Amino acid sequence: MSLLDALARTIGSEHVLTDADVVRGYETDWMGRRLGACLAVVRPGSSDEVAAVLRACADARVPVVPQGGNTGLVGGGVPVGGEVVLSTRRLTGETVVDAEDARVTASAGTTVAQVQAALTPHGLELGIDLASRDSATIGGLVATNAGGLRVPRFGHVRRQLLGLEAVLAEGVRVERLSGLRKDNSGYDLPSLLCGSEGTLGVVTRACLRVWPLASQRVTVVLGLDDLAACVGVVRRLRARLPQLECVEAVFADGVEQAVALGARRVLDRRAPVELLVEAVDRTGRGDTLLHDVLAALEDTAALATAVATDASGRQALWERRERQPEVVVRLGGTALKLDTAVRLGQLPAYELDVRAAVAATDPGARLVLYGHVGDGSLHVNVATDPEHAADVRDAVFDVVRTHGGSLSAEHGIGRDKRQRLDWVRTEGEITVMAAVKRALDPGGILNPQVLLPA
Ligand code: S2G
Ligand code: ZN
Repeated sequence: MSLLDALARTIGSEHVLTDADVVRGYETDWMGRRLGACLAVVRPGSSDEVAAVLRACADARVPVVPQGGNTGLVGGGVPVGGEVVLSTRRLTGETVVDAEDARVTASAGTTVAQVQAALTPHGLELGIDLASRDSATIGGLVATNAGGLRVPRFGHVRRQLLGLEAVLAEGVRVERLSGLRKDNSGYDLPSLLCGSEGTLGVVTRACLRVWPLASQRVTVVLGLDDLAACVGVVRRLRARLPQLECVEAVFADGVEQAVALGARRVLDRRAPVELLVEAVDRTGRGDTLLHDVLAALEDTAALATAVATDASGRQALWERRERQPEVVVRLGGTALKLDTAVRLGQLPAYELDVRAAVAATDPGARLVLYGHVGDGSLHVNVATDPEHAADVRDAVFDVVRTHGGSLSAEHGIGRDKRQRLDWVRTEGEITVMAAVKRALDPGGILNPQVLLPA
């Protein structure tokens, strides 16, 4: 019996997709890149079916590419040729909200927005929010250890993960969904699988911490002279404002590009950098939040400031930041999205080194810098051309390496950065990662060309 027949017998032929037009969407990533054709797309409806699919593929020695919402940006969720794409979108079992223990358990194929909708009636909220919330799935969030906009307060997904259920390469199921706050019984398998980018197992359910809904939000945009001034504000806010949740920077050229796309200006004068700060009260006693934010920002050398507490006012403050991901794509040519991080204090020197390295490598490149400076991370997006793209990427990664930074603040390594992993991880670390990979996926069928160097 062929693999496709075995898969059809396992999950139903209607969930084994081979039509070229149908599978093309699964083969094409968020950036519109298509790296190759898959053998088929399969859509199991339960963790038992996931296990059966993996056993069949392991027996047939056919690689598997697990895929959630397909919002990845590093080529980790799409095929390159001949794989079975295992879509988790049908894994949409019950979302269980446990208000007393402040946790939610959801199936892998449930989107971030759907989980949030289940939490809101309980007065609860996820500590993760990101632009792709309507498409990104819980399974993908865990598999990539996603970051997003609220990392300064709540951290990455891994810091909010209380447990998970996953199926490993040969159909072995791992389940730690007790959601216990304290459980020191052996290796922490959820933490190991979180961020493994589909190379160690397929996440089928996850249990995440949740937080009280915001009762008051205060958003401020500061016009500042440079990134050093932004770092000064971040330091001050970290020390004085425990309700701080978001700190995002957009540089002047990115502001102008966003305004050209329709975003509103909010400052009465242009500034080299706009720093957006958002503080959130979740106690219900937020009547002093505006005062606390303004007190924490007093005598900040801002060139201009805009403040909002109402939803529409805050939306206007966010618009220039929210449009940044599309700016580099609209500049045309080859769009590089390099998602980097360095220690907070190194950001100003890092920015100058990145600008110099890109200009030296491709004088015609357009650089769009923005992002989560509250976490020391900057999105280094570059519009370049095909012949310069690899050199520009390596020039930026070399600056990251020089600053002891990370090639992936939040998007993962995927295919795009696997051959540069040893620029930022030691030989010993990579040796141990490879040993774990061999132990959990001895047949090497799970995303074989992702994360680990060839
Ligand atoms: C952000 C979104 C992905 C992108 O805006 O924070 O992580 O397109 C990014 O860069
Ligand atoms: Zn980001």
